[in-house]
Amino acid sequence: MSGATTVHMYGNLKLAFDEGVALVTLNRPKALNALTRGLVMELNEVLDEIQERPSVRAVVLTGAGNKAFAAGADIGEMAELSPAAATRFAEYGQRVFARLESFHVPVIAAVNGFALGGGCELAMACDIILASETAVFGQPEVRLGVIPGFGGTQRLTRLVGRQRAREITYTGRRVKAAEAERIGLAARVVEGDVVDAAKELAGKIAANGPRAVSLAKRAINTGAETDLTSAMALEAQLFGLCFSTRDQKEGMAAFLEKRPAKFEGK
Ligand code: DAK
Repeated sequence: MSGATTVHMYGNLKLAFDEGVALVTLNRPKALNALTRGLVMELNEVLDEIQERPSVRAVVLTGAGNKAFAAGADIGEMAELSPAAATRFAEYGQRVFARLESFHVPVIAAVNGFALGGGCELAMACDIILASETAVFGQPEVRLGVIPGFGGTQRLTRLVGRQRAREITYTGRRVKAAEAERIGLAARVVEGDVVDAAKELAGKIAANGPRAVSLAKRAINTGAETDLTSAMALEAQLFGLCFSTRDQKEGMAAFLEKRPAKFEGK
């Protein structure tokens, strides 16, 4: 990516726009980007801000500093929660993570160090996880006497299967980058700067028909939660929907005219 970058600072997050890509950086490096309630609320606000910009075609999410994506929910803040407050916190976090998961454009997690507990859950709510060679994943909550509360028991199981999810969750052990790639927790381990790799990937996605990418995301995510027959019916519906878009007309015309497509996202 090149061109001007606009940066917006939040209390716990940084948001930058560069051409069709929004870069969201969790920005509490001294606390290894641990997730406070305030940070999660700001993440929700950042999604509002991104949604207001139709030019954004993909999002990259990463952590500030070179040690962590996010080392989990903030243990200091969480320690004093009552059962009712813990449930509310979990429900709120789950809503924001679900919003990220179904966001209208793909979200790439660039995991540049520890992604533990809520940090691992946040990465798993993204479309694609790229891991640096130093990335370390894990759901260590049982070591603190709690269970994953932001979808970890469910998303990890769907990504790596029940047996592996059980073993990782019951032991709370760490999963290094190479293993994460092998078991399907990360899409790929990246040599060098993982944020650069994520931006490059985001750029490739951004060059495609935005409506088609968005509908493909919906088909994959919704289909993964239903039986094959219903999922195939949904795919057929969404395939048909593509033919009501200008992007489909432009994409196919560009192919036939042997020129690059100019997609509008309409
Ligand atoms: N919370 C708060 N501060 C944290 C933190 C965290 N999760 N992780 C690290 N920090 C802070 C450390 O306290 C330290 O602060 P200072 O002492 O400098 O003030 C600073 O970050 C640097 O950390 P270390 O000094 O510990 O650094 P090391 O390199 O030695 O170790 C580490 C890095 C990542 C291995 C270690 O910090 C660590 O084990 N951190 C905790 C990892 C962890 O257990 N994460 C899971 C948290 S539990 C729920 C919703 C969500 C969840 C559960 C329930 N509901 C609402 C019900 C999710 C829970 C979790 O995520």
